[in-house]
Amino acid sequence: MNTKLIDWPTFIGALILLLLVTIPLILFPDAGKEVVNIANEFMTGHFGVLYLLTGLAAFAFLLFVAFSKNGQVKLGDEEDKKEFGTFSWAAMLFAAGIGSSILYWGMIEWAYYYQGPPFGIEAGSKQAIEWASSYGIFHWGPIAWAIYTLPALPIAYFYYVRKKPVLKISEATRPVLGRLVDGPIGVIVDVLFMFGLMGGAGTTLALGTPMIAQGVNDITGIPVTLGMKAVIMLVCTAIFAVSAYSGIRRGIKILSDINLWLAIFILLFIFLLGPTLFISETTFTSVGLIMDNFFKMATWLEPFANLSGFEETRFPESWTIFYWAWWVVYAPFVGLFVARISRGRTIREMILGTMIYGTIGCILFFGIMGNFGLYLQLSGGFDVIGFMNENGTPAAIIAILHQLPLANIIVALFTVLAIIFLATTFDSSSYILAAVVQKEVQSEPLRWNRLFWAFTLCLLPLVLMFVGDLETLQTASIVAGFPVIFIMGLLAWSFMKASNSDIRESRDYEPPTIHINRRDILDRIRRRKDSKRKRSALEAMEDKDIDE
Ligand code: NM2
Repeated sequence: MNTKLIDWPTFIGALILLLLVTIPLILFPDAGKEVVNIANEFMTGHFGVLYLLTGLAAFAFLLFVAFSKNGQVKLGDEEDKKEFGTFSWAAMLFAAGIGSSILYWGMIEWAYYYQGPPFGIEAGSKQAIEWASSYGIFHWGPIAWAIYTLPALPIAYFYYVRKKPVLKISEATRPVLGRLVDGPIGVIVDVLFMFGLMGGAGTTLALGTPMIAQGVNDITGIPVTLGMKAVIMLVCTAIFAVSAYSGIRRGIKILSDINLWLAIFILLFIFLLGPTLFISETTFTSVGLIMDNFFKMATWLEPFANLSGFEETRFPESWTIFYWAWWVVYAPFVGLFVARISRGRTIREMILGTMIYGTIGCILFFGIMGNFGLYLQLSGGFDVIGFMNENGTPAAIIAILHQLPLANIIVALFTVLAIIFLATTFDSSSYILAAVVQKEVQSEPLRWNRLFWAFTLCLLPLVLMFVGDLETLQTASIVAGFPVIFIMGLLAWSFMKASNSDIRESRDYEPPTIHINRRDILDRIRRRKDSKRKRSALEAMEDKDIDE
């Protein structure tokens, strides 16, 4: 086992932080749950503005960069072609950044808004229905994708323009932090990033496992118990550990391809065999509603609720703030990945491509899956909400699928898709975690290191599931995301600093002018001719001497 390449301070720092948080939760589950809830309330209650501002600022910043001089810079050399065609580029970035949660929330998020709408609207009313089909798309829309793209800017810039491969997030903050990156501050930045990503993965696993368990129960009849969920977690871990172990070119790529085609198949199936017209019209209308209310949705925090006696909905805390935190914790990881696949594109193409294709992908999932459920509810075909309130969310998701033709096959495919979606997020997460704790990466991070992080990502949630419940873990992103917000600020600043100084330098650089003086040149030619003539005269004389 090669341990020389490991950056031990970062490796151990991340592990200690993780254990410091999880061991008390394991030893004192009830008190731990209480503390987590208090921490969440505190963060979302006091720093809601900060989370929402981060989203809006990332969005504005990226648009600014895309249309400024900095956006025209090409990632790579002048003659470099795009390394990946646009379709596979978009598919890969989607597979990396989106996991099984899109299946969970895409199917059912509307039902929560239907019952607990925003802006003080009455539950179940016509307006509540309109928001129900729109808010999910907003939470997975352009602001969310802007958060994802921001870290890709400095990373890609250093990678392709300054030709310094960046494997650590701390390295991408060097223009601002300077030599501090080489000391404890650099380690802290990387450890906080790793901790954030593990929090995000915790949220993903805590949502995905019960849904997959429900699917397995539906197919096999095995009752959903703690043990069964544990087996599912272990099987998923085994899949993504094998995938991470076999590396980017084989495991990760094969799973991503299967993922893409299976997702397209299921979406098409629901769209064509479900209420096609309702889905198209509702999705289209929702996009309009979001465009009309974009800034209202992006800034809504219900500040008057407690003072004026209006009932507090806690909608912003439970949804928008939670979501932005969740996207933030995954963002540096997605940035490393997006940067890696963007050679040959301009920064503008990378920004607009990620934001546009990412948003379109999410619109398709939410529009098709969510509006299918909404249609069942409104048409009276199936009382999704009644069923959900009685049997829980994962059961409601599977029950919605049962309303389709060939339901058993679709539920089976959906469950397989959820497993693969989970695996494709986790294999690349463990891959990146392994890369960050190495001093140097020779083509790929060490195998044992990749496996170590694959199991770490799963084992602690597994233990937490036994002692407490997965709900505590569902909100792990909120606390873990707080420090990452500041890292995001550093990353944006670093990019601007580096790229502006390069642009300034190239503007100030005047190519040295060569003054061509005709007389000098003529002189030089004459001198050369003279010396030639002298040389041949000398040679002629020498020849003569020899003859004589
Ligand atoms: N995001 C996109 O669980 C997952 O699907 C991973 C979740 C941040 C909401 C990403």
